[in-house]
Amino acid sequence: KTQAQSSQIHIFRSRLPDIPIPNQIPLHTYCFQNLAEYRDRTCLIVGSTGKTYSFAETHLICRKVASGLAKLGVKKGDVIMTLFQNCPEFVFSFMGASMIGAVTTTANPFYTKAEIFKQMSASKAKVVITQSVYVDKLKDSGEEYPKIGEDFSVVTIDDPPENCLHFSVLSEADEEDMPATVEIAPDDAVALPFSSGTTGLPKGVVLTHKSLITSVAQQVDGENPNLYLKEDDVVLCVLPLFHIFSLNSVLLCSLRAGAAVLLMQKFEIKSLLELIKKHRVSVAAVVPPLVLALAKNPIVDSYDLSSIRVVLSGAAPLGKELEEALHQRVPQAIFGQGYGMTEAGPVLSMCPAFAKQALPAKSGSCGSVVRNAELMVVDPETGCSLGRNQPGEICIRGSQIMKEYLNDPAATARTIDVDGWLHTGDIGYVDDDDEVFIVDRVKELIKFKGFQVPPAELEALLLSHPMIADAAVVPQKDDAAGEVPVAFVVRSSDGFDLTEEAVKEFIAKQVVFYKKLHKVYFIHAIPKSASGKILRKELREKLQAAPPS
Ligand code: 4UW
Repeated sequence: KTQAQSSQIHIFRSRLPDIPIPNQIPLHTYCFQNLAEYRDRTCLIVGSTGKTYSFAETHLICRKVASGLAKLGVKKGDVIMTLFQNCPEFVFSFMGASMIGAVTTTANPFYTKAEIFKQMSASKAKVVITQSVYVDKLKDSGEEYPKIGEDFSVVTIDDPPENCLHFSVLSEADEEDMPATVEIAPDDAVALPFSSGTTGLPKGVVLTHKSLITSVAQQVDGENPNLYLKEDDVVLCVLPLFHIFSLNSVLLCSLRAGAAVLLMQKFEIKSLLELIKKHRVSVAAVVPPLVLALAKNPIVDSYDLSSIRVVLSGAAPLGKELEEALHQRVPQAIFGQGYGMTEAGPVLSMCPAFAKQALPAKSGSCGSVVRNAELMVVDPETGCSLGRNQPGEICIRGSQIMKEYLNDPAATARTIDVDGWLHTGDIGYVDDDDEVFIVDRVKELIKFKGFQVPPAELEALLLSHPMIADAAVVPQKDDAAGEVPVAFVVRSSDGFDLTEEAVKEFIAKQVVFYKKLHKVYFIHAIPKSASGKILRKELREKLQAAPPS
């Protein structure tokens, strides 16, 4: 893709002025830059046990882990994988790796063996830090796969199974032994989340020290931060840290701002409400299904939620009705959305009502483009840049966006054009008040409760079935999950007795829960363009009009 072919280019910018961003230093230095001011304040709270770590303790353990990782042989540029639910060790591992110039690839512990090994193989992780219950998923995956002890080491945060090490080899290492001379350049990778982007299979998204510092600074730095986090804030961290929303806007932003992070392993309404009350949570980062639970569940009424001053929703569209329903339960809170995409570093826009000097924001908007960045709306048909109130593909440019897809220059070139614009695959517009509204998605991606479901991955699995000749996977609207994946399947000549249940089961055993197919429609042919591309829009319209039986 090339620059918008238009005589006039409309560039949208934040209403907040640009700020100086110290993005020439390493991420860990930036996040802990103001440590002296809040050394003894609480940094991490473990929801399940109540254990807390001060900023000074957190910083020290990160340094120990850095030293321990180096002792295990992890060098600058090497990749480690985190494979667990939210826990303090996530923070220690991620920051510790950063300190020695290593890169963390964050994986979902609920992934199946096959899903984990795809990420392992692509990222070439040398160390996996996990919980003992997940170690079986790292074993015996066949000849072509990396092996524990030979290709990578496994560290567990609880009792280590055979051939695994305990986390204390990292957390009790001597921080003074840390390699003294790791030179980290702004353009070096620090995080490697996986995302399917606008098309195809999941790919490693190379986020550098510079991109993540820029993104965090765009949110919480400056005299009038766009997302104002105070030192006495307690920020809810129930969304998984392996996803970029929680990693960036919850963890990294809180570390930088000196706010406490309340870690929850998983979402369970009663314990969530208990913890909000007990720890006086003031900032809640949520996704629409969580808003739904909080808005609709009657038990919410019997809990004190008066501490919440900010509710930040993102990762999927939030309906106005839902937002209003929750607002009635927490009337004192400011509600707003952020709009992010892993490849965009991730934040493109943020609700301006979260700023220290708040600006008004409309319900349903995703806020305004972040500062120190440019946003453009492009007509997907003509490539022309569009003005206000005209929906088109949202593009973003700035130092926060990813450097590239790992080992995939072709996919990188399809996503970031020669002028540095990252094409999101989202359709939206900017209104007269500089607010961004997302109205549709042109990319394949399906979002189940904010989780990525890449259709190409499910289609490849379907095509590996001997009784399936062709297949396409598209989103179907769903009240609870936002969208669910459904498949259109063409049976092969000997597949006449292939049933919907059999197809569903075939997929279900190979994928994490949110990628399961909710419906299978058998058809005679998958509609395709002359170049062989699946006409997904046609299939989506088919579903909307009258779902085939
Ligand atoms: N409304 C409608 C939204 C919205 C949305 C995202 O899994 P990824 O790659 O990434 C994310 C990141 C979300 C995020 C990060 C940091 C942050 O502060 C924040 O604000 C609260 C959100 O989801 O999926 C990217 C795709 O998800 C959709 C959209 O299609 C985007 O390209 N999406 N946010 N508010 N849709």
